[in-house]
Amino acid sequence: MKRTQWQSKMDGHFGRSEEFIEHIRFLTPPKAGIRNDGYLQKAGIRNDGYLQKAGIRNDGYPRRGGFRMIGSRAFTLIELLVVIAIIAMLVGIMAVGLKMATRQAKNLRQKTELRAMEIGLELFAKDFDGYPDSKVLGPDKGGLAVCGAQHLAEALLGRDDRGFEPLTGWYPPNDQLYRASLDAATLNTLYNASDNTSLIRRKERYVELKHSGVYTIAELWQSGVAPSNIYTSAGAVNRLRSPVITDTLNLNTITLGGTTVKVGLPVLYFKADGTKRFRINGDTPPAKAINPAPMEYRQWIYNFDDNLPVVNLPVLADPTQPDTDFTDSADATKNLAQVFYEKITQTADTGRNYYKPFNANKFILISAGWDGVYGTKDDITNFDY
Ligand SMILES: [Ca+2]
Repeated sequence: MKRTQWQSKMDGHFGRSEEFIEHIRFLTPPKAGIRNDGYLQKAGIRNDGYLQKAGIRNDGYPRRGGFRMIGSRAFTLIELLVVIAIIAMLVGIMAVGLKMATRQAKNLRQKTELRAMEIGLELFAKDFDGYPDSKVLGPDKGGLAVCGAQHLAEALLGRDDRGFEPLTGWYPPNDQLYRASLDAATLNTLYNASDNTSLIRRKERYVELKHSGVYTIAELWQSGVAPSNIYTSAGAVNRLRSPVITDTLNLNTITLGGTTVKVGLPVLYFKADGTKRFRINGDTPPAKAINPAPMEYRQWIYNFDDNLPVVNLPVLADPTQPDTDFTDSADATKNLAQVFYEKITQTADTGRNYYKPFNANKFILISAGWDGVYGTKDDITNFDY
């Protein structure tokens, strides 16, 4: 082979050029991984020259089972915990908001139901020249009390919850079915479901309640509680119903005919007596009455006694619990009547010593609210909106 002049020169430095080339090949032997352009392709180097990590495809997206790396590092445990804590907090805030919204919606439903009762009472007043009475009937004549809450249901719905009802002012001891020995001729024709003649006075309800329950006292307070002076429609007199309208919160559970039913507490009804005084104790000078006695408050527009038989009933949810209706947890010296009159009095008028109750020429309705206790802040009423 003819050697070139250049090869001849190189021979002078490294020996024969063929030997030099062999020497270079020895130092960098050809491997799999030599790219077409002659550059070295090393494991972990992508074709575009960036680092190829385990789990990362050449296009940068994560392989199945792997994670795409953001920047050059992953989240730390602390960062993940912070994110989880923030999410948990947001969920908590949303849950509280939802609970409040649910509660407000249920309060509104109860108020709507009270409004329906108000309209029903106005219709009743038109037909009977006045609102139904709310005063307790019974004990003073030797019978069991029928009180304001029962008068309300009787007037608006009838004793059968179908509207059929004779004149309001029903008085159990004078009912022939309650005391069969009484001379029928001397009595009003009172309600008897089997006697159509007793249905002549009214043939439908004054109100169509959508959410309120209608039960007798015996149906509500059935767990071994025997009220001493309220007409319960239990036992021998169970044909003569004297129901009450309950609130729509339905926070209590009873068993009726083997079925578990959620029920509310009776809605209290007080009729204003326009012939009587505001809540004052003496006219000159007018003074706030402290712990009024019955003989005192019976002279006022609203009579606390009107629903006392219901107020005195044990706690429906748990009869072993102390009954705290119309008690002031912050001031144990106040009697029940005092708390009641403070609740129904327009406090804006106290500066004028003018203790005028709400709805002084109509009536008031009180439902016990979320705590199941009458006379507390959460009560839902037809006044003090
Ligand atoms: Ca309450």
